[in-house]
Amino acid sequence: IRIVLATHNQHKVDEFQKILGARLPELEIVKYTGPEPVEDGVTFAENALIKARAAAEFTGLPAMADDSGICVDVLNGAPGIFSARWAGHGKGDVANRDLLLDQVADIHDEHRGAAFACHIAVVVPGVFEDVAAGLWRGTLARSASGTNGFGYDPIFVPNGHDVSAAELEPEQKNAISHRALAFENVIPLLRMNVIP
Ligand code: ITT
Repeated sequence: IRIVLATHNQHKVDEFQKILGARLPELEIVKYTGPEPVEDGVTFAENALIKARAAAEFTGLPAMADDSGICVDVLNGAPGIFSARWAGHGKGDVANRDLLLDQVADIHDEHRGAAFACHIAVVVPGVFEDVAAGLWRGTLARSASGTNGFGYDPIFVPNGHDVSAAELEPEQKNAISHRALAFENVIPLLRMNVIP
């Protein structure tokens, strides 16, 4: 069965195809290319639903969308839903993480806790919608290291590890990340509501 994935982020498409595609071979995950909705929700879940609803309405097919980001304890959860444009629209991943490192430069090691959050919305037009979530806890590094992954991976040290998420092998990250956890929670939703 075909399901459209509403995202512009090729890294997300790769992780969806690798992880979810392997677990649910019945699904054919196709990238959504239609008009973009305004992402004006105030939570990850709302923004994921806005993106998935737009794709489902435009295509008439079941749709999924991922809204994710990094939440820093000492910043009361920021950047949160603003993670993709923390340093300003279109400034990019390096500017975003440099700004974040600056903002916590004076924070001692024991107060550098953070979490990656991933919310995945599933919408079957006119029939069903729900959101699955996953959270991955860790701490903010002092500087960027590693070249795997994307976004904030080079400055996020997952709990239980002493290297950044960008120094993990992709398979390691894909086994334990916020997105991996959200996939665990979204699989039953897909099995019950999307896969015939
Ligand atoms: P779409 O909205 O088109 O899906 P986006 O990249 O703009 O793509 P978000 O609004 O959900 O997506 O922003 C997510 C940001 O959070 C993204 O730009 C990354 O910087 C960060 N992020 C999300 N997942 C991540 C991960 O697994 N590793 C590192 N950074 C991540």
